[in-house]
Amino acid sequence: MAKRALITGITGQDGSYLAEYLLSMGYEVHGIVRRVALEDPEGRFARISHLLDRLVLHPASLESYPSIFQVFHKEKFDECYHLAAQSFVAESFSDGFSTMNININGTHYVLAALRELQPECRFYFAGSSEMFGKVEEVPQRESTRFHPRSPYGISKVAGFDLTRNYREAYGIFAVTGMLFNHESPRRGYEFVSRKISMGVARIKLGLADKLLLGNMAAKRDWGHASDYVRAMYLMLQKDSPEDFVVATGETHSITDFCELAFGEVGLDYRDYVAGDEKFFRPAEVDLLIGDPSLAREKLNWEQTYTFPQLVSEMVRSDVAQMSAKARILNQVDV
Ligand code: NDP
Ligand code: GDR
Repeated sequence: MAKRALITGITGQDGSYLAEYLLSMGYEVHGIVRRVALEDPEGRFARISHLLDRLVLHPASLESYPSIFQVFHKEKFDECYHLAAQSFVAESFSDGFSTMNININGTHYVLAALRELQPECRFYFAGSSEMFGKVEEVPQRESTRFHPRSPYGISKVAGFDLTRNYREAYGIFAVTGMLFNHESPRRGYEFVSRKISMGVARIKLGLADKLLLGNMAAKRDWGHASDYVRAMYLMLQKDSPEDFVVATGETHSITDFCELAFGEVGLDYRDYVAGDEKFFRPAEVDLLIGDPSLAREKLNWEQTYTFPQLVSEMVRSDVAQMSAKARILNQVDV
């Protein structure tokens, strides 16, 4: 019998790559999608549109315990990957309350329903390098103390604690992946990597003449999302539950990202990038660099993308996407 997995956050970047990966491994893949006021399937399901006929989608929201309970009541799962969250750090400063509500209570709802109805289902929680925040050790590893710097980071520490507590108190196979930044052509447009790759494409095609950014000195450990979802899967295949850092072990500044991204289309970022105060955060995470030794040793996990390959793929994809749009607009004009 095929294994059955439930993915919360299946419409997001990671959810889409994980769904693809699990389908390729022969899984029956289910996902949770929330009801929105105005349906726009083409926009909302853009990342999973090529998979829709192979997925089972359930309406549910992290804001409603009964809706989550219903999903676990209706179907039995072998594995649950809890990826859904308000995932944009900057937004968590604007509205910390809804970030906390979705990320902490939402995680608690999923764990509580799982414990009540399917305690044998394995559970993955999408933890984050933002839990390390104002880092207390370089590089950051599984034993590094947390020092979150945003409501988002705090919510992820709470999710980590909830997950560990359900493991220790109720014997559930529940683990947290402490994943460092991972990007792809499917990244949301608000995150800096996609903002830069899309900005480069627009500038190259003559649709914009500058790109406004915030703190360019911040450093991140950036990998590719398709590599990172494999680590999630591997964590749930182990004999016993354990938390892991997943990272590349390299760090680069936002300036480095810009230099490579503009260079990909033969431009110099210094001619186009300008600063804008509004993109600075009240408290910044200055430096992130993870130590993936444990994941390499115990999960046999390796990344396949280098940093330049990641940047290049994102820029080429956005240039192609924007060129196609521009061609359609030109045809309409004619
Ligand atoms: P995205 O922002 O791309 O996706 C978030 C997903 O959560 C979307 O499917 C969204 O659905 C869903 N969601 C948000 N709110 C709700 C809600 N109230 N009810 C149901 N679903 C909801 O995130 P990523 O794919 O990048 O990240 C996946 C997870 O990993 C997140 O938890 C994130 O915090 C964490 N993470 C991500 C990292 C990264 O670098 N990408 C690094 C470390 C951790 P909708 O389409 O309806 O908005
Ligand atoms: P991050 O990602 O906060 O690390 O969280 P983001 O891409 O938003 O920011 C990375 C760094 O870039 C700086 N920055 C800007 N950021 C944005 N978004 N827009 C700008 O214009 C800009 N200019 C500079 C930021 O200040 C920051 O230092 C991501 C999310 O996916 C989280 O969900 C996840 O947990 C962490 O990665 C690991």
